[in-house]
Amino acid sequence: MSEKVFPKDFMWGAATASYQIEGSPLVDGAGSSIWHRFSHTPGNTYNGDTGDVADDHYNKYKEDIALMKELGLKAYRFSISWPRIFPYGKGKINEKGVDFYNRLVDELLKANITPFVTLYHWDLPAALQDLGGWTNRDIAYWYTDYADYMFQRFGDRVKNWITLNEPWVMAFVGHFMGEHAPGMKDLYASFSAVHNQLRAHSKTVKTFREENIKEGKIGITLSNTSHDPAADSQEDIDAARLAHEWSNYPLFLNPIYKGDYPKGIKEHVSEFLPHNYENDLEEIKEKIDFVGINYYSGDLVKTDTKSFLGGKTVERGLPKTEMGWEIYPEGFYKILKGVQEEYNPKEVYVTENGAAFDDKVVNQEVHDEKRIEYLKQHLEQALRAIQNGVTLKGYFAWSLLDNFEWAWGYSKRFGIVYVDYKTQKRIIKDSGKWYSQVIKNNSFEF
Ligand code: LGS
Repeated sequence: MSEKVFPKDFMWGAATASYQIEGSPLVDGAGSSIWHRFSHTPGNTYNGDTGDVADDHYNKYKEDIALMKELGLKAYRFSISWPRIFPYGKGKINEKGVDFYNRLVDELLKANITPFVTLYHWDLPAALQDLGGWTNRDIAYWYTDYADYMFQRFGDRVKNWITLNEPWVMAFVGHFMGEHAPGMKDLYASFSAVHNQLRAHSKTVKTFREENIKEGKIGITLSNTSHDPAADSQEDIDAARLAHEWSNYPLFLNPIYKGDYPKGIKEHVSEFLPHNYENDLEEIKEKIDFVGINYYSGDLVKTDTKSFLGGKTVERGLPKTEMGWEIYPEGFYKILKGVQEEYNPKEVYVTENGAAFDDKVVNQEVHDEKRIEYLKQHLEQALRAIQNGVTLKGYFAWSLLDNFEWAWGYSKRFGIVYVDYKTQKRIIKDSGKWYSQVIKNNSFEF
């Protein structure tokens, strides 16, 4: 056992997303989102679950901020629901939607908690989907107008901004696998969603600079799975590298930092990239202030010529979470170290890390030892990354609260705080109590 001590001023936080926790999706003039439509369409989510009530955070935000304060969080990452602000995605503004986030931000600041705002965590206004959503090139303008309005309304108090959450998941799970909204299965649409998200992102970063927000910083949050070769053969190494370039930070950071898609993508799947995509690359190469890394799991890759991108997953017998995802803390280190080596971002934040387990309430307590173990193992790797030159400035646990886990509905719990969906009662899990000590001491024993 030794004490794992984090740098002074390390930003300890927890994260959530609007559609997953807020509930009340259509109240006070809000417009419908693609997740509202998707979850209300039979067959799309576990048990037909929807975000209609979720954690009722829309009404309980004060209580939830009191919980954050009790936990000692220094920062809170949440997302703004675009259709609460622009019910039709553009044009008419819904002042009551702005009011909600004004109240939320003010309450956070009163509690001394730094807000990190994600502008887009998958709940696209449904009206924009009717115009083609992320496959329509105009979305870069619709999104930038929305984002700019948010900078104008909240920029006096919110200094840390994240343009997009996990654009890979939006593009491929939503447009190719059909498991997320908008539920499409079209690989060409996926790549156009990738490209248009990059265009929307960079136009927004440019606008952010023009707004000149005092001490403002802006970045993007990317999903990552550690893809490692099954054998030391060139074929497996290539397959793992390609999986990495496609589904991890390179797909987005290569254009942002180096002005082009990764080599492997261009070599193997260029036919899917939108026509004349090259013309946009100059504009996409726009400097950002930090990279947000989400990490949960690893994946051992073997060559497989029959599959898309030539790789398949092989079992390696590691323990798994309730999602069936491998627990592979070493991969967390590899991703953090990799992003620094490949793109050298000024700052890195872990914007999500956490795990689902089968939590049980016993006498008003939740003894989630497995989650504590998961967090310890991953924080140990985060510290190792810092000690090896990664400019990691903060860590956000996913999630503050149990919530609507997309296609899995309410069947999977990621919170460090338990939510009883019948009564909306919150119980701080043992992992929450443990995390709160980590924050207080800026260290933990392991
Ligand atoms: O709730 C979501 C969490 C849960 O796990 C959150 O809204 C998303 O931003 C994020 O995608 N989340 C998440 N991702 C883990 C994906 C791991 C996939 C590993 C597959 C291995 C076979």
